[in-house]
Amino acid sequence: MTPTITAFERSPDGGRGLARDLRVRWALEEVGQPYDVRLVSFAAMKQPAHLALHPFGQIPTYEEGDLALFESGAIVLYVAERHAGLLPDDANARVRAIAWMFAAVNTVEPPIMELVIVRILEGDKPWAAGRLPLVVDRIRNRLQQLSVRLGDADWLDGAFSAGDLMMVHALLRLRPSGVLDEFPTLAAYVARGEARPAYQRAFAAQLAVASGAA
Ligand SMILES: N[C@@H](CCC(=O)N[C@@H](CS)C(=O)NCC(=O)O)C(=O)O
Repeated sequence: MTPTITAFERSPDGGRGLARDLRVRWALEEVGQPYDVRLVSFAAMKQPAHLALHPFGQIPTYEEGDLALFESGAIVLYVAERHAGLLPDDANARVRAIAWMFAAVNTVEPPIMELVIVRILEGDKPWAAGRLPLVVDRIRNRLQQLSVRLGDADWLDGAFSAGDLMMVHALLRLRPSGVLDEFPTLAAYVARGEARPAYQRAFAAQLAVASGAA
């Protein structure tokens, strides 16, 4: 059965691939699972029909038969568990890859999202200028730790996994700030992720929506 995911009808990032449907598209492309996309407006995301799928009125969602899922990490994990290619066979290595998925959304992504909040949503507030360097320092701290762990490896724990997929996408949001480039090993790690054919296909698909070609 072909799953259906939701994505922004008009992504605020204009097609830079930062919206979280990109992770789901990427995972589906990595495992070779075709999918349909239902585009939703901001208004529709807050309506009962979408809230029944996603209690917080956001994208992405994933529907397959009578299964409806929300949370990009949960969706990617579901895809990774159902198909070969995104999680190792070895039980310990598998749970370590899952731990990296949690690290991406729970440890690395939160300070990155704080930067978005302080720059964009709170940019005009009196505390924004004072808070900005604190937030950037927290990000630098995390990236330093992550880059030490990555070392000169290509991926976080052996072969490319769903953990890398989630981590690369979380880090991508940092690129415009210049902070990612302060950590050349992480910048190269993200570039390796973006170079994967599955990423390229996922990126092109969401860009086609933004540019009106889809
Ligand atoms: N933790 C959620 C976050 C979902 C999320 O923040 N989605 C954004 C797009 S990337 C969204 O729908 N924003 C619109 C809104 O919150 O109204 C996930 O990983 O799926």
